[in-house]
Order: sequence, then C-alpha cells, then structure tokens
Amino acid sequence: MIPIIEDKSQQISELTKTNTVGTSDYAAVVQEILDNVKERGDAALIDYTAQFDGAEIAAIRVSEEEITDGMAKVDPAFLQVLQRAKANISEFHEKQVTQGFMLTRNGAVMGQRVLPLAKVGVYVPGGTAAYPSTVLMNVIPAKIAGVQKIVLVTPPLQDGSVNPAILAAAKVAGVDEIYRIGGAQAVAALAYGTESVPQVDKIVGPGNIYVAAAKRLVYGTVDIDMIAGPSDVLIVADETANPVHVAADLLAQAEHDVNAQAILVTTQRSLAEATQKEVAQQTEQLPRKAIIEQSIAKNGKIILVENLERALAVANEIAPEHLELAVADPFAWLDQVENAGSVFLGHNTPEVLGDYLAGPNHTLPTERTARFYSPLSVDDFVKHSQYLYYGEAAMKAVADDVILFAETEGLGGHANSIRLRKGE
Ligand code: HSO
Ligand code: ZN
Repeated sequence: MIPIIEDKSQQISELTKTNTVGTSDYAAVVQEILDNVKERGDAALIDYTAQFDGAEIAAIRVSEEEITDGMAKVDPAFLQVLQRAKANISEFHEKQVTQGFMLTRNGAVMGQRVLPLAKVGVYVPGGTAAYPSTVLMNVIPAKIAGVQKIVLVTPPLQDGSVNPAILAAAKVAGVDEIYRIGGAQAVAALAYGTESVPQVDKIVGPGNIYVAAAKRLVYGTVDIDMIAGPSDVLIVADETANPVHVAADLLAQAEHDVNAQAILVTTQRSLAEATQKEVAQQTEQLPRKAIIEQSIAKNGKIILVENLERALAVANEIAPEHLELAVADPFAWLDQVENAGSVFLGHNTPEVLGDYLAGPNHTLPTERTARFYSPLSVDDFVKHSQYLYYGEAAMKAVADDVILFAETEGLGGHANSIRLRKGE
C-alpha cells in the first residue's frame, strides 16, 4: 500500500529523501569493456553482443533494406502518429534556436557564432524500455540544430534484428545510420570509433546503469547529455483533483522501472485516502504490475500538507523530473515552481501527453538534478565559437593598456606582440 505521510512533525529533508542510483560500483567492469572496444574494435563489439544480448551478428550496421522491411512491419496508423508527433515536437524545438551576435566598438568587431555539432550518437535502450518516443525526442532537436550526421545505436533482439518500431521512428526522425549494438560497448564504439562505427562528438540518450557508467567514463573524450536516472513524478493536488486520474498518473510513472518514483503531495486527506485505494485497485489491472508493486513499495508516497504553499515548497525541494499541478488554478502556481524538469498544468494534462507528442522534450533531469540541469533541447547540439577583429588604429588605441597588463603578469612576449605592432 502506498503510504500516507503527515507533514506536521516532519522536517522537509525527511519528507523529501529520494533514491539515487550511483554508477561508481560499475566503473571497473565498464572500463574494461571500453578498453577492449578501443583496442579490438568491431571484433569486441561482436563478442560482447553475443555475450550480453545473446545475438550472433554478422553486420553491425543495419542496412537500408532492413530498415525498409522494418517500416513495413509497423502499423500504418502508428506511422501517422509518429509523423504528427514529429510535427509537434519540431514546432516546439524550433522556438529554441538561438542566434549568434556581433558588436562593434571603436573600430573593433567581435562576435559569437552558433555552430551545430558535426556528429551525434543517440543511444536507444533495448528490451522493454525500447521507446520510439525517445528516438523522436533525441533526434529532432539535433536535426533542428543542424547536426550533419546522426547515428543511432540500439541492442539487437536475440535473432539479431532491431525492433521495427525503433527503425520506423528513426526513419521518421531522420537518423542517418543505425547500428545494432548496446550497453557500454556501444558507448565505447561511439566515443572511439571502430572499423564500422563512426566516432561522434556527443552521445545522448538514456540507458541502463552500464550505459550511464560508460557515458561518465567517456565524458571529455566526447560530450554527453545528462546522466538519466530513474524517472519520477510529483503530483500536487487540491480538492478539485480526481483520485482516479491522480492514481493513474502515479502508476504511469511507476511502471517505467522498479526504481521509478511517484509522489503525491496534497492538502486533502479524503483525496489521499481515495488515491491510496485507487493505486491498489488499478495496479491489479496493469500489465506491468510486478514492476509497479516494487517501485511503489520502494519510492511511492503520499504527503499530506497544510496548504498549497507548503506543497510547492516540498516540490521545489524534491526538484522532480515531472511536476503535475492538479489544482483549480494551475497557472497561478507556475511562478512558484523553481525546480522541475517539466510542469504539467491542470486536470487534463497528464505527463503522458508530454511523454509522447505534445511538443516539449521528455528527456528531463532526474534524481533532483532539475535544481541545475535543463530538459534536452536544441542547445545541447550546438556549440559557440567567438571571433575578434581590430583595425590598426583600434589596436593602437588600447596598446598601452595591454602592454601594462602583460608586464604586470610578467609576460614580456605578450607585451612585445603589441609593442612591435605599435611601432616602438
Ligand atoms: N516518462 C519517460 C518518457 C517516456 N514515457 C517514454 C513513455 N515513453 C521519461 O520522461
Ligand atoms: Zn513515461
């Protein structure tokens, strides 16, 4: 049973203890995999794919023919949904595009350019977490940023094939190349390159603990997005919320994984009790009941608070990945939200809309990192480069200042660089 906790005697830090899953225990085994791929390339990838995915693969790259065959296996209605989702997600992310700038000052010209990354690798998990929606959410912002080459890696099924829904989403989103590899070995391949897998500049996308550990270890050789931990939701609800819907939304989160976290913060005892009952009843009907039972037992809770101000304080402390404001006037509370990856306003905006097709990204900061991280966006796929120009008069006008700076730092070569131009 999801517990109901009274706010009264509790410290906020007691109420808001959340679970984090560290990657440090995995560093040693993962480092060995990384080293092996760096050294043996494709041969290591083929060995690990047999060992970890149980698949004997001949070609690491998925051919155009296989992609076309995969597309044909997908329900045409789903292909249309993918297209509509793409349109919405694109519309939202196009708004994120930023421009460079230029300024002039006394004959000097300077500026900053916004440049896309050249090559990006997107990791898509296999198994029950193989989500076509994640393909769209990672690839579309990269495309809009202008990334030239987007490659996708995903572990194969045991027969060596790739989930057709993933292939379809990749095609719709505009992925350039697909490779049937997963785990730490796939991260290594993207970071170092192998005979068949290109080296990329940045690796994005969620994965299991081995993938997360590998991303941490290759950071610096390549860039990475944030490290995705277990997904979480926090719902703030007042007396106008419907316990049936609130429970359904908690369970939608809980079904992601045994470490997922679903929390309700409410001012209403009757809502807390009704939601508690609903959670138990609805769980019985759900296909992922076993996962839900574990995540609710580990991390599920209902916190009863005095008023909505206190509810928002708890939410800000927990810094949830997803925050649902199931209250009468949600826009009135939006300004008070300081830490949340994505906010869902009102009774008709379940998180699930954002998971799939509304437009905002579903790759969001987890494990309280919404205090300092942002949702995945077009910004993650660009870098900045600066430039500077001085004409002769402009240079001479600041020469003495620069020379004094250089001499103060004891750098005679720097001083000379200006002095010789000044004609001294
Ligand atoms: N709630 C997940 C995203 C997702 N849900 C994908 C369904 N498919 C993390 O934001
Ligand atoms: Zn979800």
